[in-house]
Amino acid sequence: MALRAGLRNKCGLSGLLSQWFSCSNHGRVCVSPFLVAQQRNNSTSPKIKVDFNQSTGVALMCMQSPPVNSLSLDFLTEFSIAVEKLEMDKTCRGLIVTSSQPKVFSAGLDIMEMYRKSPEHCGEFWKAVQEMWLKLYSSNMVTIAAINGSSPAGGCLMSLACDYRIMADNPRYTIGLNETQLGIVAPFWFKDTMMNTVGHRTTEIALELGLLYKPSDALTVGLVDQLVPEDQVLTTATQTMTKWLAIPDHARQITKSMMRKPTIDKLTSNREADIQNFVSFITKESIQKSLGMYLEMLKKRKG
Ligand code: CO8
Repeated sequence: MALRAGLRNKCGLSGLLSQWFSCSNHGRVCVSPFLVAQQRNNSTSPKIKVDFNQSTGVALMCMQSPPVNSLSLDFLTEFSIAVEKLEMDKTCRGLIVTSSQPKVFSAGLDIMEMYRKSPEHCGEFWKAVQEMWLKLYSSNMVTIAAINGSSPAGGCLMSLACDYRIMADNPRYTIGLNETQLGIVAPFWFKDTMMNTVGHRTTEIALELGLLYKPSDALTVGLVDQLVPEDQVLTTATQTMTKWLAIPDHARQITKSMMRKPTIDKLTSNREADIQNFVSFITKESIQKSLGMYLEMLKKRKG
């Protein structure tokens, strides 16, 4: 019982996770809290925990990769497999994505996967980033990002790929595509995903300046849809999910596809070229230096 309470607190989800855990006799992908706690202590512990509540048809995906849920190759692979498994189960109609890390939803792409790595590794990594976005952006499920912490760059992309974003109203958190601050350029499909959400002009300013928005500013520009007190992020996501699931699936899915297909097609028809672009860009010495300086800055800021 104490363990279960501990896990709840880890997610900051005040009581709600108990409902998810209570599904363990019915759901396909439910994981015992004991198992999760054990696995967290070894290096092969899952970076994603999925609890599927068969009675509601909603899966809760909790990112649990300390310290900041950075999107490493392993993380991305696990993420995409998890989404695909849920997608294939037609009884799963909704997916809520959240974080078990305090203060952070996701720190975005794992910079170490792009720093001083071989072109082959960078290519494989980028393919996994594309896959994560494609799976989420094109999902037939209703997808809600329960953003309970900062969400820069790839973390913001992940949130933008969902249907609806609910963020904790804590001015210490930020969200945005801050790539230019690292000396790198947000790829066209990052840009398109943001533009589809907040419009051309806001995206232009945000991307050029690499803006990270406080929650209230993110709400103003439409980068997130709703702000709630931190301890209500998941309950609000669950309530919102119920509203979305009241709409007939086929009508909602066709509408979603109509809105998103052109953006998805643009990447799927240019996937290999996009990988080549990324590899040749990221392996440039000047870009590697920028990444190295940014990593140093992160460490110094910590000190
Ligand atoms: N990748 C790898 N390591 C990271 C990352 C990251 N993205 N973010 C943080 N870390 C590390 C830190 O270096 C630190 O390591 P250590 O403990 O060894 O010193 C550890 O995680 C904890 O970090 P903090 O102490 O900074 O944790 P805080 O809780 O204080 O802050 C933040 C959390 C706000 C998330 C903060 O860590 C942060 O701002 N991180 C950087 C976020 C960022 O800028 N991400 C951009 C990644 S690039 C991307 O996603 C898109 C790239 C597109 C490429 C296109 C090219 C063509």
